[in-house]
Amino acid sequence: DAMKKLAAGNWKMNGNRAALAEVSALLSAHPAPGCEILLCPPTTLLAEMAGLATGSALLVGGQDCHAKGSGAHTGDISAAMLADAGASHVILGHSERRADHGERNELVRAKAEAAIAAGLIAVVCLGETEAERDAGETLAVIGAQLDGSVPAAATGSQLVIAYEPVWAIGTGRTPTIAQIAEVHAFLRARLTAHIGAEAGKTRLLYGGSVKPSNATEIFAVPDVDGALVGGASLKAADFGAIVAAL
Ligand code: G2H
Repeated sequence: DAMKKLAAGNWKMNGNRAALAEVSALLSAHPAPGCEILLCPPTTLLAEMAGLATGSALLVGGQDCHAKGSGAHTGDISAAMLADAGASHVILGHSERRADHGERNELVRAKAEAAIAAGLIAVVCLGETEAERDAGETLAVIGAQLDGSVPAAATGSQLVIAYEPVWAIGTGRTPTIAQIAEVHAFLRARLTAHIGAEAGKTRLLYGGSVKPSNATEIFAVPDVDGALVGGASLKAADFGAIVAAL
C-alpha cells in the first residue's frame, strides 16, 4: 500500500491565537516523513496556521464550507475562500454538522463537489448512531451515507472518507478492532462500486476517541489509512504521539 497515511486533527470549536503555539511545537517535534499531517482549526485561525505550516509537512484544512462559490450567504465560507486562506482539505458532513445544522447527504455531496471544484480534498464523514448499531443497521446506514454523500465524478485522491461512529465521538469509547475492520473493508468495496479502482487511492480514516494509547492498534487494521482526531489533536504532545504511531 503506497498510499501515505494521514493523521487529521479536527479542533472543532476550540482554540484561539494563543493555541497556535501547539502548532509550532508539533512542527519542531514531528517532521513525519512518509505520512501526512492535517490540522483543521476554526476558520478564524486558518490563515495564520497555514502561514506557520508553510514549508513543513503540515497541511491545513477547514471544518465545513458552503455548497455555493460566493454570494448572499451571511456567515458562510466558500471552498474557494478556504483555499485562498491556505487550506488543502475541508471536513464535510461531520456528525456534529449533521446533528447541529440538519445537514443531509445531498447537501454534503453538493459541498464535496464545490470543495473539489475549488481544488480542495473533501474529507467526507459518515457513521452510525448507537441505536443504529444496536439494531444491526450499521452497514446499511453508512452505505446509504456513502452513496448519498460522495460525488460520483470524484477521483480517489480528491476524497478522504472518515468513518466516525457517532457513539464513539468524544466519549472515550471505541469500536472493537474487528468492528473497525468490518466497516473499513465495506467502505472500500462500496466506494469501488462508485469510482472503480480509483477507490484504492482514497484514504479511509477512522475517527472517534483516537488517542495515543489506541492509535497503534487502530492504524494496524487493514483499510485504515489514518485517523480523524478531535480532542487529542488539541495538544501537540498527544497529536504528535498519534502521528508517530502512523
Ligand atoms: C470525532 C473525533 C474527530 P474525538 O468527531 O472528528 O473527535 O476524537 O474527540 O472523538
